[in-house]
Amino acid sequence: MSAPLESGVITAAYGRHYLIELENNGGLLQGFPRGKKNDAAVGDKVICERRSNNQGVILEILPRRNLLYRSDAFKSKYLAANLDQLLIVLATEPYFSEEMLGRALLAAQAHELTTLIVLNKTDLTTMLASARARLHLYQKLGFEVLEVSVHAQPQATHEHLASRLAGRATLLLGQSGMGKSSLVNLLVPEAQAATREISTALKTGKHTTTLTRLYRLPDGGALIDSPGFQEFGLHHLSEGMLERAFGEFQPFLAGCRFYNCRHLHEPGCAVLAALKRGEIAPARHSLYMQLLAEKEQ
Ligand SMILES: Nc1nc2c(ncn2[C@@H]2O[C@H](COP(=O)(O)OP(=O)(O)OP(=O)(O)O)[C@@H](O)[C@H]2O)c(=O)[nH]1
Ligand SMILES: [Mg+2]
Ligand SMILES: [Zn+2]
Repeated sequence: MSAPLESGVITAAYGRHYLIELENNGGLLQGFPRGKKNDAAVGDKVICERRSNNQGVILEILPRRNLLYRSDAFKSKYLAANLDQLLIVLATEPYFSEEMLGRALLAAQAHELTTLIVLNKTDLTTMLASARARLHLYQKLGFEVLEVSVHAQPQATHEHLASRLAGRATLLLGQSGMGKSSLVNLLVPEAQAATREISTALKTGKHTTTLTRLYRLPDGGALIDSPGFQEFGLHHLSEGMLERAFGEFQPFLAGCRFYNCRHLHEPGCAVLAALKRGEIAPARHSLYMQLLAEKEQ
C-alpha cells in the first residue's frame, strides 16, 4: 500500500535536497525530486509522498504565480517562486554595484513584482552621502528607497519594515555583506540566520549565507533569505521584455522611426534622442546595451 500524499511548501533548496514544510503544522520533511529532474524552488507548493519519518519524494510542483531566476547562456539559477515582492538590500559599505541593482530591478519588473530598495548601515556615515547620491536616479525612476540601520536603529528598522512585509512573500536580494541575514534575524525572532562576521585576521568571510531559505513572519507572510550574488544574468528576458522593463523608455518607444527599432544606433530613434537630451540616464542605456550584447553572445 502506498503512503498517503501530503502537500507542503519548499522552505530550503540545496542541490537535490529540499526542505518541505508540510501543511497543517505537519512538520518538516526532507524532500527529494523523483527521477533526475530537480526543478523546484523555494516557495513552491508541492505534493509529496512520505517514504520514512523524515523523508519524502516530491511528486508534483503545483502551478506557480511566478518564478524569479537569473540565467546566462548555459544555465539558470532559481531564486524563488510565488513571490509578492522583492526587497533589494544595499548598504553604505561594502560598496554596492549599481549594475547589480539595475539587473535585480529589471528581473522584478519583468515579473511585475513590487520592489522596495533598502539602504542599510546608515550608521556607517563615511559613504552615506555617496550612496544616497547614487540612489537618487532610482528614486527619480519611481522606486522607493528606505534607509535603515539594523545595528544602530533596530527598532525603527523593524517598524519601517514589519508592516510592509506582513502577509506577503518577500525575497531579500543583494550582494554579499549588505545585511540580508541581519534583517531576517531582526524580523524573524527565531530565525538565527547565519550572518557574516568578517574575520579580519584571516580575511575570510565567515557565515555567509549559502542557501536560500524561507522563514515565516510573526504577522503572517514569509521572508526569504538568499545568498549574495556576484552575477545577475538576464538571458531569459526577450528583447521585447527588456525594452518594456526599462520603465523610463516607455514614453519614447512610439516615437522611433522604425517599429522594430532596437535603440542602439538607428536613425530617428526617440530613445537615443532622449538619452542625448539627458532625459534617460547614460548608466541605464549602457545597461540596456550590455544586456542585448550578452544575449547575442
Ligand atoms: N555597521 C553595520 N553593520 C551591519 C548592519 N547590518 C549588518 N551589519 C553587518 O554586516 C555584515 C554582513 O551582514 P549579513 O547580514 O551577514 O549580510 P548578508 O547580506 O546576509 O551577506 P551574505 O549572506 O554573504 O549574502 C555583518 O558583519 C553584520 O553584522 C548595520 O546596520 N550597520
Ligand atoms: Mg546572508
Ligand atoms: Zn529607438
